[in-house]
Amino acid sequence: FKSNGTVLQDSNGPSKESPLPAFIGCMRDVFVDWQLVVPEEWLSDSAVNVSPGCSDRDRCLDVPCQNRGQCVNLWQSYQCWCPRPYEGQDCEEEHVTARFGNEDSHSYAAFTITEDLGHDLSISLFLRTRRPTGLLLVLANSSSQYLLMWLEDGKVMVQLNSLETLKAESAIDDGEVHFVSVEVVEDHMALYIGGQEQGDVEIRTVNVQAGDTVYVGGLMERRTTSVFGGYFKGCIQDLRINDSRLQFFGLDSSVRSYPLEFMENVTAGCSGDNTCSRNPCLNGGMCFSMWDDFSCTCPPSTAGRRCEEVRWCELSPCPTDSECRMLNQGYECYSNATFLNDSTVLSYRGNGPISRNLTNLSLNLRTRKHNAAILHAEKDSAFVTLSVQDGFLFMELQSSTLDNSGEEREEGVSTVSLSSRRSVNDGEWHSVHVFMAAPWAETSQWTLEVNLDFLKQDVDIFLGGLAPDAGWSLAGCLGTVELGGIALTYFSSSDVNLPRLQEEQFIQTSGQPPLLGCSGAPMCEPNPCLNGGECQDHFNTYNCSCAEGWAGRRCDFFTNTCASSPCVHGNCSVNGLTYECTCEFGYAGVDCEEEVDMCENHLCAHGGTCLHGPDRYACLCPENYTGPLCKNRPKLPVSVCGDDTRNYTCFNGGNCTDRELSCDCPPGFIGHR
Ligand SMILES: *[C@@H]1O[C@H](CO)[C@@H](O)[C@H](O)[C@H]1NC(C)=O
Ligand SMILES: *[C@@H]1O[C@H](CO)[C@@H](O)[C@H](O)[C@H]1NC(C)=O
Ligand SMILES: *[C@@H]1O[C@H](CO)[C@@H](O)[C@H](O)[C@H]1NC(C)=O
Ligand SMILES: *[C@@H]1O[C@H](CO)[C@@H](O)[C@H](O)[C@H]1NC(C)=O
Ligand SMILES: *[C@@H]1O[C@H](CO)[C@@H](O)[C@H](O)[C@H]1NC(C)=O
Ligand SMILES: *[C@@H]1O[C@H](CO)[C@@H](O)[C@H](O)[C@H]1NC(C)=O
Ligand SMILES: *[C@@H]1O[C@H](CO)[C@@H](O)[C@H](O)[C@H]1NC(C)=O
Ligand SMILES: *[C@@H]1O[C@H](CO)[C@@H](O)[C@H](O)[C@H]1NC(C)=O
Ligand SMILES: *[C@@H]1O[C@H](CO)[C@@H](O)[C@H](O)[C@H]1NC(C)=O
Ligand SMILES: *[C@@H]1O[C@H](CO)[C@@H](O)[C@H](O)[C@H]1NC(C)=O
Ligand SMILES: *[C@@H]1O[C@H](CO)[C@@H](O)[C@H](O)[C@H]1NC(C)=O
Ligand SMILES: CC(=O)N[C@H]1CO[C@H](CO)[C@@H](O)[C@@H]1O
Repeated sequence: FKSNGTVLQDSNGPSKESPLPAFIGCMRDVFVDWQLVVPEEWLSDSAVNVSPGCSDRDRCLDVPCQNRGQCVNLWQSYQCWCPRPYEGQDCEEEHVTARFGNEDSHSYAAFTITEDLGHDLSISLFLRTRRPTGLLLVLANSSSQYLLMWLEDGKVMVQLNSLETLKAESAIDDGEVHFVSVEVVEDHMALYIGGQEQGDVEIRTVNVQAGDTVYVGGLMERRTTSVFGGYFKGCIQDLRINDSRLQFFGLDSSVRSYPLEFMENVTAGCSGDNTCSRNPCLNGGMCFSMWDDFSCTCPPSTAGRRCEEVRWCELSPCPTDSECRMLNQGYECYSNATFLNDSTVLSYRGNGPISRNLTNLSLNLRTRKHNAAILHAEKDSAFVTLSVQDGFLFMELQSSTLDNSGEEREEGVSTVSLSSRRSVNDGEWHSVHVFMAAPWAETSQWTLEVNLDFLKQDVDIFLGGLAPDAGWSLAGCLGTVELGGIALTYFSSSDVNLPRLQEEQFIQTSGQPPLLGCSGAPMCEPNPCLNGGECQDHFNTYNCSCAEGWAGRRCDFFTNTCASSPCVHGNCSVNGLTYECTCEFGYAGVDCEEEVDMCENHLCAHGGTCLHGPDRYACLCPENYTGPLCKNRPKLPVSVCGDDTRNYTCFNGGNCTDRELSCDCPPGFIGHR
């Protein structure tokens, strides 16, 4: 408004050059030079966007901002602060997502920077991918590619000037959308994923100038691109360098943006590949499409991301009583086998494509033999023998050596042997593992080729003996022998229900099909125990439980001479190798077998008469004698006389006479008493 004809201020608000925005609000009682400026007066002619009153309705109450936009009340209007990737007055617009590498095509785009940014810049974008590698973005001028962003192991990497490098801590190749930003300020560069700092590095300066190019998703040259993990596959949305948009589609000229120079195989939107169209699920698995990925619902007995693993053992390919084990490829059937004698020596040969190094041997063994060969093979000067010698496990290996000490590599022969510390022929199971390391190679100039590689091909490997009918045969049991982890199986291909898939095999070439399981020879048929002894089979040996009185390994040694109760009428007691009887009364003889006349030599005294009783005799005593043998006289009365102080006793019917203190003795007795 005017005073003295001077325009104080542009009626539209602040001048165009002024950085201050126009005043928004209400004023009243405005005095100029103590004079009230009457609003009506200037409202009428020169006022723009000014109205009487003070209406302050909060426009944000209408919730005009979409997509989580933050509303700022400006009284007369409102402003939306839009979260990325939304833009527009009401945040209603979303940046169009750019899809790279659709159906594995090679895609890339390039933009030109149109202003000098100098030493500081920020790059930010939304990223979605499932591929762990790929080139994301390159800033280049005519002489160098000075800033590179790519994915490695699913993690974002940034490199400046081919020197300072940052790697994100967490991987983002999970098919989710991630917000990635790089800040270069002064002499530092920092990398953020979802607002979380991933690292910070000190840098030399960078200079972003107008005319520099931004490549997105890859470079035109395939080779340079492949150095950084190849073309990017995934989606990029709302890419910005500082505040300038790098728009692939739906170019919006109302926002600051850098022009798109070219674009190849980039499509709008972010639909994933039709991953199921290539039938990725094997073995009848059902495919479900996910964004740029698939998942397989596997039929029973299969597993793995693509149902590529068959759980072979669930398909019961092995004969009953054998154990199925999964291998890297396929399965194998494990079993114990019984070796009886020379006729059960088996021979095996490698099937040709055995490529692994054979450096170990393992088996389970059960035997009672003192001397027997378990495994034997020989070829030219090389041989290996695993045996039981005097009850101890013994291994002998002879193979060629190379002398590396001189100029010439001379071939020689070296023999290694080793023996177990304890005996193994106790009829129990023993686990045997033989490992062959080659420590010689490191510690000496001699290289001993101590290994079993000569067994791979064209050599017979004998199990259970040195060779058929060569003696030293094993009597006992062996579990499935493994040579370098490859089983020497007891089952031919016709014994198993499914084909074997493993390339490396040892195949039985001769020998009868072995006796499966582990059973000893029949030790108790016929019963080796004598004299009623009971036989117990203890695997190729037996124990006899002897009847009483018998001992010895086969109960052939008699120990209890009383065991047969030889004393007919008497008690028996062992006496050395024979016995003695204590006869009951009335019996006699060595075995108390004779009945004797009881009254013969009877002991009735004083003419007592012997009377025969049921088990003893009795004496009929004559008068005046008693007792079993009539040795006693009958007790005759005793008489006592006198008083308390003087007693006198007469025995055998004698009468004492009080006055004289003497006895009148009956006939046959004399003496004072
Ligand atoms: C686009 O993708 C296809 C399929 O991968 C490819 O053959 C073609 O070369 C790509 N175009 C360009 C310009 O790289
Ligand atoms: C670009 O962004 C950086 C980091 O946010 C900032 O320091 C710099 O001032 C910006 N440059 C321009 C030209 O806006
Ligand atoms: C290219 O960029 C690098 C790094 O910012 C800078 O050192 C170099 O001078 C630039 N070259 C040209 C020709 O602009
Ligand atoms: C071999 O015998 C041992 C001992 O009886 C047993 O534990 C093992 O399961 C048997 N192995 C097979 C494959 O039957
Ligand atoms: C080996 O044992 C089997 C089974 O017990 C028997 O039939 C065969 O006669 C034996 N052979 C020899 C050579 O002892
Ligand atoms: C087998 O051993 C030789 C050396 O003796 C080694 O060079 C080679 O890599 C080994 N092969 C395998 C499959 O381990
Ligand atoms: C035996 O050798 C094979 C092949 O070299 C290896 O895969 C396996 O792990 C070895 N077994 C043991 C018990 O060391
Ligand atoms: C066989 O009997 C002997 C003597 O009674 C005993 O020492 C041995 O342990 C028994 N053997 C077995 C295998 O039971
Ligand atoms: C025989 O032994 C029994 C029991 O020990 C004993 O009672 C009896 O008197 C003995 N007989 C003879 C004749 O020794
Ligand atoms: C004499 O005999 C009577 C009856 O037997 C007895 O009580 C008394 O103590 C005896 N006197 C002496 C001195 O033994
Ligand atoms: C002892 O006295 C009794 C009874 O008085 C008499 O019968 C008996 O004959 C007398 N004995 C002697 C030896 O005198
Ligand atoms: C047979 C015999 O000697 N009998 C005598 C038993 O004792 C009485 C009394 O002392 C004698 O009178 C018997 O003569």
